[in-house]
Parts: sequence; structure tokens; C-alpha cells
Amino acid sequence: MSSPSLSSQIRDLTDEALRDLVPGPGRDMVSQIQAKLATPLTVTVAGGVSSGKSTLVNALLGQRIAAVDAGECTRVVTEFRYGVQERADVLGTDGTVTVLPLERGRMPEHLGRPTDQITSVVVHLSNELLRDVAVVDTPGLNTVTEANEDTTASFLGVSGREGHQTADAVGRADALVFLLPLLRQADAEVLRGFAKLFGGSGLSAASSIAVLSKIDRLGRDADPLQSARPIAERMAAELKGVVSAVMPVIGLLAETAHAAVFTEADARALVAIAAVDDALDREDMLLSAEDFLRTEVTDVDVATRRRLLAMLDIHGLGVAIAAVDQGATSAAGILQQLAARSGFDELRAAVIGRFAGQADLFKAHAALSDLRRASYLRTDSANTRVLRSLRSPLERIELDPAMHRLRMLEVAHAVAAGELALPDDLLDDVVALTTSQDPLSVVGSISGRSRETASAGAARWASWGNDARRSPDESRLARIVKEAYEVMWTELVGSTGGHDRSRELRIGDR
Ligand SMILES: Nc1nc2c(ncn2[C@@H]2O[C@H](COP(=O)(O)OP(=O)(O)O)[C@@H](O)[C@H]2O)c(=O)[nH]1
Ligand SMILES: [Mg+2]
Repeated sequence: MSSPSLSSQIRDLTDEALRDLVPGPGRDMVSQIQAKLATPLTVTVAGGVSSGKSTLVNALLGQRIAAVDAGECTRVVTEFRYGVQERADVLGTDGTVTVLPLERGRMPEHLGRPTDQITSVVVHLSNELLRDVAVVDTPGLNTVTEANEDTTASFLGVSGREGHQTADAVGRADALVFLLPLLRQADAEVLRGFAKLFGGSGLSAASSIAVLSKIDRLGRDADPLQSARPIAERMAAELKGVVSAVMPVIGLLAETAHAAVFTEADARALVAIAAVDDALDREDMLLSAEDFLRTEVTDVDVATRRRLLAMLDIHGLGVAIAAVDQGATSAAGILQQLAARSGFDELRAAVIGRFAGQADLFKAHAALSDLRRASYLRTDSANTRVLRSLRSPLERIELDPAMHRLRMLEVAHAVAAGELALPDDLLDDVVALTTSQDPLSVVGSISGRSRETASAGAARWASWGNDARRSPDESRLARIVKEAYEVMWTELVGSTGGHDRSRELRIGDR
């Protein structure tokens, strides 16, 4: 139990290698791997232009920092990292870095050079969330018009130059939050688009979530979260094995609820608006943005109404006014309702709880596959010997019991990248085993039945994997899942005080 974490074992290994490596590409590779291991988990937010990415980033950070709507900053990949010295480092395509101050806690208006000469912007913030995760905001695609919607890449918002940088950022991500428009295209095509995105990354359903964004714009439903649920479920079924969940979220309400922009003066204005006593007047006022700005039934000035509209939109205004009707009079009371109706809690729990909770695993997974690749590097003859010598300690790390969960991530990745097609019941197994922080919970409580579940799982995978129609790679991946079930079986036997009968459960090894 108390063996050092995988990532600390890997860190020791890279430390040792760096003592012997001479300057050259091999050394650069290993020091990059080590540096990446030391950085917090990178959560990348991607999706089409104007799908609400920056708004959601602000909600996560609890601070209105990412530029929303237009402006230079919305067109470059922006990474938010923890740093006491708050600033924005603009990384140029020529390798130079310009350091810009933040303007009253906001992104600078201008980045000092044309956006096509910028690789990315790294913003250092002393923000508590960033101690655990780095958050990356991506530009996506400029316009999603009917005309260019025929390619999957543009549908997913990842074509063009900004699209390329977005795809790069996704490739570097440890975890992904992908904002999806409502499905208008063949579902299979969306799947292929995702698979393409995941190709160069370590991402899988374990580390990816899709968000149905801006659902308040869908129609005039009283509760868009509720109406979006069946759509989200249908999409989750289509994307099973690719993302762990499809969550409907009203990012705008989440941002307003969490990013410290809503003031007591705003609350007073809402109280005044709610005080309009003619129900019909109130309804008319909330028909559209124009109606709300044009209305003459309150003396709340137009500038304030415009501000409220920008923070809440029409649906959010309805939610806020309903909160006042139910007795809320302060900003805190109204914001609590906005938060509750945004659908954001679930997303935040997934990002902060599940992703950050598995950070060590995700990091180790990426570092191990990078190190394995480095150990086969042939273009650095001065370092070949040292790089090769990484292989046997890497194999030793492979024997660590914690590696089972990591190998499961490999299976999940193969599924998400479209490299492993599974029958439905086996797909369910992979999803359940990799998206839960406690895989043991998958086979239920500690009882005879859960042991049965574990051994049935192992048998199911043995029989699929041993089928002559499987490719060697499919058989290998199947063996990983089979072993994961065997490990659980063993743990269940151990925890019920039974003697170690692990050897009795050796199903279908070849
Ligand atoms: N009604 C509504 N508007 C939203 C929502 N999320 C974002 N917006 C608005 O949509 C516009 C684009 O949002 P932005 O975050 O800049 O999108 P990005 O291009 O994906 O980063 C802004 O005007 C936001 O205020 C939402 O959940 N509901
Ligand atoms: Mg943006």
C-alpha cells in the first residue's frame, strides 16, 4: 500500500537519467517529460467559436479573467497557471516572450503583436484552483457557417490556423472539457472527429467530458436543464467510450454566480424589476432582450438593464426574478439560485474532484509512454546507451500494482481513439472501470456477489480476447481488462478475510 506513487518513481528515474545524459535531443526529451510531470494537471476547454468556452473557464476560475466574445485574446490559446506574480506571458512563434501586466485583474486588451505571430499566452494568477489544475482556454474556429460545416473538423471547431493551435492544445491536455453544439450532423461523424482529436494525446473517456453549452438559448423552456437532459443522454449514448459524460450547463449563469461580478446594486435593480406588480407586464418584459431594454414599467435605467442582460440573458433574468419572488433580496441569495440552476456543480465536481483526484495517474500515464518512446530514440547517438538503460526500470515500474489502473487508461484511450471496437457489454465495463475513482465500487459492495461479478468480468474478457478473430493488439488490451477484474477479485477475497486464493482465479491465460 505504502509504495511511492507512480509519478514519484518516474521522477526518480528521470532524475537519475538526467545525471548521465549529455546535452542533445534525448536529454531535452527527458527533461521535458520531467517538467511536465511536475506541472499540475492540464484541463483544456475546447469547442466551436462562441460555444461559451471562455465563459466556462471564468466560472471554473471563479474570476472574470478569460476574454469573452471578441478581441485578440479570444483568438489565441490561453493557459492559466498558478503564479503569485500575476502577469501574461505572450509566447511568440519566433520563440520570444513578451511579459504584459494584467489590467485590473483582466487580460490585456492588446497582446503587442499580431495574433498569427503568437503561439500561446500563459497567464499567471494567484488563484486557488490553479494550485491543483492548469486551465487552458482555446480559440476554436472562427465561423461555423452552413457552408463549411460539412467537415467534421469544422463541426467540432478545430480547423484553420486557430483550429490547429486548438488541436495542439488538446493533444497536450491531460483532461478535456469539450463544448458540443447540439447534434445536427451524423453522430458517427462526430465520433470520428473526436477520435481524430484524441489521436496524438493520452485522452480517453476517463479524462474527457462533453458539455452541452448555452442550453438556455435552445428555446423558451422554463427549465432548460431539464429539457436538455434527454438530449444529453442520447448524446452520451452515442459518445459512450469517448467521453465519460455529457453535461448540460448554462455557462453564463455559472460565470455570473461564481466570478464575483454581480453586485448588491444589481440585486437591488432586480428587486425593483421583480416589484412590477402587473404579471402581464412582467411577462412582456421578459419576452426578448429588446423587450427587456425597451420596457417602461420600471425606472431601472437602461445601462443597468443592459448590464443585467449581459450577465444573465433572458432565461437567467427569469431565474433571478423568481429568486426574488421567493424572498431573496441580497446578491448572495440570488446568486445561490443562479448557481443551482446552471448545472455547473456537476461539471465542477468532475473537473476538481475526479480529474484532479486522478492527476497522479494521468500524469504517470503520459510520462511513462513518453519515456518509453524516449528509450527508443535513435537520433541522439551520444545518449543512446543511457536512454536504452531506461527500459528495465520502466519494466519494473510496470509491475507496480497501481499500473493496473493505468493500463486500463490505455484501453480506454484505444476505445476513445477508435482503435478498439467493443461489443456493448464490454464497452460498459471499460467505461465503468475507468471513470470511477474507486474501481472496486464497480463490482458492488464487498460480498460473495461482488466476487462473482469480478470473476464473471474476467471470464467475459478472457473469452472475447481469446477468440481467434481478435488481432494481437485486441487480445493484449482484453488481457489488461481481464487482469483488472482478477486484481479486484483478489482484493475482494482479501478484504473479506479469506485466505489468498488469487491463484484459483486464472482464467483463460494463454
Ligand atoms: N445565453 C447564454 N449565453 C452564453 C452562455 N455562455 C456564454 N454565453 C455568451 O456567448 C458569447 C460567447 O461566449 P464565449 O465564452 O466568449 O465563447 P467562446 O468563443 O467559446 O470562448 C458571450 O456573449 C457569452 O456571454 C450561456 O450559457 N448562455
Ligand atoms: Mg473564447
